Parts: sequence; structure tokens; C-alpha cells
Amino acid sequence: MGTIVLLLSGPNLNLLGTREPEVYGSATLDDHVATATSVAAAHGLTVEHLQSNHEGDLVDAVHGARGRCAAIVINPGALTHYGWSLHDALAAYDGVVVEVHLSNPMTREPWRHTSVVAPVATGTVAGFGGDGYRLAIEAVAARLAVEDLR
Ligand code: CA2
Repeated sequence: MGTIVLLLSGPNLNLLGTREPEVYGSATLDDHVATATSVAAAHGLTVEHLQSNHEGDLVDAVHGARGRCAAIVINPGALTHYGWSLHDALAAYDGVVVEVHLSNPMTREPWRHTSVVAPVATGTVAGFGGDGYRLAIEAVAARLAVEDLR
């Protein structure tokens, strides 16, 4: 199986490509997963993807990644702004965590300006549309390569 990167997608991201293309682009979630998968493969990494509209499913997936996955790339959807159980699960995860957003929440409504995930992420990619998934995987690969050198 090799080195696994868990890609997590939060609530409503299954609707990508159907509404609000001016904010989130016209690509579907499957398109973003395909991008992440092919960029990861070029670095010898395997992507596992889960989308859920339920916070507990995402918490369970983070628990299941402990000791099994080298990194988590997560677009938590609106849970970004209030998902404290997701925050706590990620805090208990030892690998690399990259938070990714299609839009730049800091340029949007004030309630989107707080991320409860950012404090437990290695870093955040936001505002680059679908290219954010490529950038997030590149960041994971770079960080894992540095860790291998230690
Ligand atoms: O910019 C992002 O990637 C977000 O994580 C997307 C979330 C939003 O709550 C965050 O503030 C920023 C929302 C995803 C919902 O996507 C939809 C797509 C099409 C139709 C309806 C919702």
C-alpha cells in the first residue's frame, strides 16, 4: 500500500460543481480527488478519500488514520469554523495535517474568518480554487521528504 495520505471532505462538498461555481469553481469533488490522487502518485503516495456530511464520521476517520496514514489533507467545509470535535481528533493525530479551502474564507463573511482546524494543522492552503488540492499534496510530499531526512 505504501505511504497513505488521507483526504477528508466535509459537509456539502459532495455538491461541488452543482451550485455557486463563482465561489467554488465548476469542478466536482471527484475531479479534486482525481487531481490529489495523481499528484500524490507522482510522489509515490497513495490517497484514500472520505467525504461525509457528519462530523462524527470525520472524527472516526481521523482516529483510524493514527499510526496508519502519514498525512491528512482536509477540507472540513463549514466544520472549519465550529467543529471542535474535529479539532480535538486532529490534535491527537501525529502526522502532517494540511487544511485546504477552495475559496479564501478570510475574504468572506466574518463567521468564516475563524478556523478551529488551523491551530492543529501543519499549514493551510486557501483561495487557489481546485489548484489547492495539488498544492496541499505537494506540501505533504515536501514535508514527508524533509522528515525522511531527519
Ligand atoms: O472554500 C472552501 O473550500 C470551504 O471550506 C467550503 C465550505 C465553506 O463552508 C467554508 O467556509 C470554505 C462550504 C462547502 C460547500 O460547498 C458547496 C458547493 C456547492 C453547493 C453548495 C455548497
